[in-house]
Amino acid sequence: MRFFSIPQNSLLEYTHHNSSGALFPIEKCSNNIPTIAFALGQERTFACDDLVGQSGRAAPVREWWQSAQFYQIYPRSFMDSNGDGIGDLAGITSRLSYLKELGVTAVWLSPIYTSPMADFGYDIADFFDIQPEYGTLDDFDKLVQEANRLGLKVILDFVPNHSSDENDWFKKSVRRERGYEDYYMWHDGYKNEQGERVPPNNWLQAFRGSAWEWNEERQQYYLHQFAVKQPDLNYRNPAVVAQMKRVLTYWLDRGVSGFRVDAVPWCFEVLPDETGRYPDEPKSGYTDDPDDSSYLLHIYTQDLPETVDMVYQWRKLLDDYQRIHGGDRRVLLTEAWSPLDYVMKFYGNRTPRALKCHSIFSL
Ligand SMILES: [Ca+2]
Ligand SMILES: [Ca+2]
Repeated sequence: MRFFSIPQNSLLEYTHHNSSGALFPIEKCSNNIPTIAFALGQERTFACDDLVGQSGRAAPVREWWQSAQFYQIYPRSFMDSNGDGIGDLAGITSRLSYLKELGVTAVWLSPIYTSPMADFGYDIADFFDIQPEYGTLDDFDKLVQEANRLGLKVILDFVPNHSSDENDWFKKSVRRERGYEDYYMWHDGYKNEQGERVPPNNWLQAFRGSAWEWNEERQQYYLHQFAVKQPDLNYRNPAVVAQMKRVLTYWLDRGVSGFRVDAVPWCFEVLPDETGRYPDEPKSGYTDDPDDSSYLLHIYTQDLPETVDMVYQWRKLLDDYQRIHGGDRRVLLTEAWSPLDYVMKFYGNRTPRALKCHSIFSL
């Protein structure tokens, strides 16, 4: 995928190559405010003020990301440097000059972190290390060094909603180790009239079936809004919030220029009631298949206001980092399959808390 993000005085242009190479058209605004056109055949256009400056007026000087060409790399298939048939970081490094020649400004790497690869690397076992078949931290540092030499920026995928169940955090949480007891969303579940154990409620995962999985060792259910091997981190726990900020800072320290944030709308779930019960989600009426995610309206598990606040905090972290360490603005690109009124909150508005996320996309 490539996209261009080219705001002019009153215009943001957004194009996208899908898997067949089709380039989606650029939407132009008609009312003097920046406009985004989304891709994948579900072109959606909406107005967005304050993308480039204060008071709803365009800033006179463009920042780098406003005229950048981003190039996504899926490390596994991009370039193999050692002949084992698997793409790797050294392979990417060897092709950076080619990307530079193409006119690319920044490369966005799909997840490179240690992972059992249950979900193409979006199940992270160690947020602070590299998947061995892709290389080492030293290889990563060399990649950033070479990118810098060429004037290219490196963007990483940031996957905040969940980890792998093979992450040490999860293993410690299963064992109720001190400090990790509430790192994930645990619940006893209930007994039905037949005395059988049943999940806490009707929530469904994004793939198929219940979002709750029984853990024999801990004797509780854990929530996984995605696959069974992707337990949701508990964002109600300040230690988790702090830990994920450490992840961002760690990679900023290694020289990345920002993050593409995965699956943002799922970060927070609604709070349980005073008895500890999480509410059932209502039926959508879209399908009769009770295991299909679209069977329910996800009013308690997606698009919560707390999630927007979390993204605001990450944006602030990146801005603070730039203030302290200098350099160009670090970008935050968020993935959100959400209603437009919710998506707009990520961009911010003319309020002091305007977020100014640099781009939102659904792929
Ligand atoms: Ca290789
Ligand atoms: Ca979540």
